[in-house]
Amino acid sequence: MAIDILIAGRLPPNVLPQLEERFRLHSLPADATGAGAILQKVGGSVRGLLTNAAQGAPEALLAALPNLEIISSSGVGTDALNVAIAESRGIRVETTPGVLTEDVADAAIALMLATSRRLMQAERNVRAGRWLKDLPLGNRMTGKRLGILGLGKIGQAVARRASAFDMPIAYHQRNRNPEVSYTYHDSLVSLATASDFLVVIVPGGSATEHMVNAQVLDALGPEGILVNVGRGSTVDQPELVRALEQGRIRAAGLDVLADEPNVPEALLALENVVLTPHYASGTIETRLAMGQRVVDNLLEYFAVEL
Ligand code: A2R
Repeated sequence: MAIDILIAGRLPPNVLPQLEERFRLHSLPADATGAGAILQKVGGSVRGLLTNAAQGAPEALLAALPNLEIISSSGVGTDALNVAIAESRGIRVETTPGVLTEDVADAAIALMLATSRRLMQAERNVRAGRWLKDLPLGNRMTGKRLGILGLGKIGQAVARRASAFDMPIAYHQRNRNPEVSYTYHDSLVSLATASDFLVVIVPGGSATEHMVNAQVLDALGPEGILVNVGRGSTVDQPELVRALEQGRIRAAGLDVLADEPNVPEALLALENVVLTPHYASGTIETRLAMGQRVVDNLLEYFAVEL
């Protein structure tokens, strides 16, 4: 019997042809009326949900899929997947860990360089025909102190790259990692105090919400640079805007925001901010690998029936 799979949101390009061969696919329209109609029609027969970390698995959607067995999500974050509800219903949740590690780490380094060396501001100058006019000097990155909030797979990949820039490396997370020699701080304020760059790469969700608050930003200080490639929810965004406006920190490189895709006007107005659209894993290589993992997770789960 055909296995019904619901596809919510955009997926990597290699996914569809592979799935069409084995499953009966249904797309969830973006508009509420269209979505309601599809769910009314096939909600009861859907056994697999294909989604991504941004689109997630909203509670109302899960409620409309009473026979759901597996959520296969593209991305690492589970903060939008309602894991507690899924677990209580015995729904398996699969993501794509590991495949995006190197690209996200590359993006963190790119944001560190872009902010400290004022690369985007310099580029805007050239395009506006202003060359060096009113362009302040940047700051060196090599040799500066790097603090990493979340020394997981991606955090360690950032640390490996930063070592090549002769940066002393320290980190904060809930547990000290006995396998690394980097300096551990048991408080984030202490880490921020000891850092010139603070890279944020912890999961989102309530446990990390607004961890980077005014106190942490002030500990980072007027020469400090914040880079966030984790989740926007981890940073208290209004406090960050104030700290940037008041020069309480030097700059910020942000791939993620609190309420994507909405960008506060105040951030857009600041020269000392580099913004990218949740794009840190956005390479062809990684997106294809994420797509393959999403497919494989479904194929493995339904293997005996296929
Ligand atoms: O706290 P620990 O010792 O479990 O370390 C984890 C750390 N972490 C936290 N640190 C401080 N406070 C928390 N409440 C907290 N929760 C987790 O984040 C661990 O070292 C790190 C996560 O590492 P991985 O699980 O290896 O994740 P990966 O692949 O590095 O990706 C991190 C995040 C994803 O969850 C997405 O939100 C984003 O990057 O793409």
